[in-house]
Amino acid sequence: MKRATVLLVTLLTALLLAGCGGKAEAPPAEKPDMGGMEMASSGEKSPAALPPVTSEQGLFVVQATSQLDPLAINQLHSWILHVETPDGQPVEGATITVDGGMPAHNHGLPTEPQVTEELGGGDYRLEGMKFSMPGLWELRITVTADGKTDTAVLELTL
Ligand SMILES: [Cu+2]
Repeated sequence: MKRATVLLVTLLTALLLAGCGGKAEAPPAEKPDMGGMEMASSGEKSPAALPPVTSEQGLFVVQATSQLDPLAINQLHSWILHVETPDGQPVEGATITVDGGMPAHNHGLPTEPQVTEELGGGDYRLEGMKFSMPGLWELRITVTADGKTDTAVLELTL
């Protein structure tokens, strides 16, 4: 009986240790995500918050954040656009138009997105965004403020 008990305890201990080992190995599971982020520039899906882009003439810096996260095809959704000057001053009272498409396929956006609301602090709500297929998309965001117009070209991959 005693031997059997010792054996049982040994077995249980081994099981517990194995359990702990399993838990200890759980955190490295995040490694593939980090790898994915590193490969973001080589065709991986873009994050919902795109990196800031300076407009072609250097007048504005535009940062676009999808309210649909993660990005997905065939879903109507809105974005928040943040516009500031290169020295970090929010651009308010701007008129913004957006078009875009897939450069590799020579087609435009399936919808006509509109800026519907200025939220303050250089933020604007862009409604009616939709992507109809996976691949590389280009967004051309044209900003007019204080009589000056410039276009920022953003790229994203779905
Ligand atoms: Cu296409």
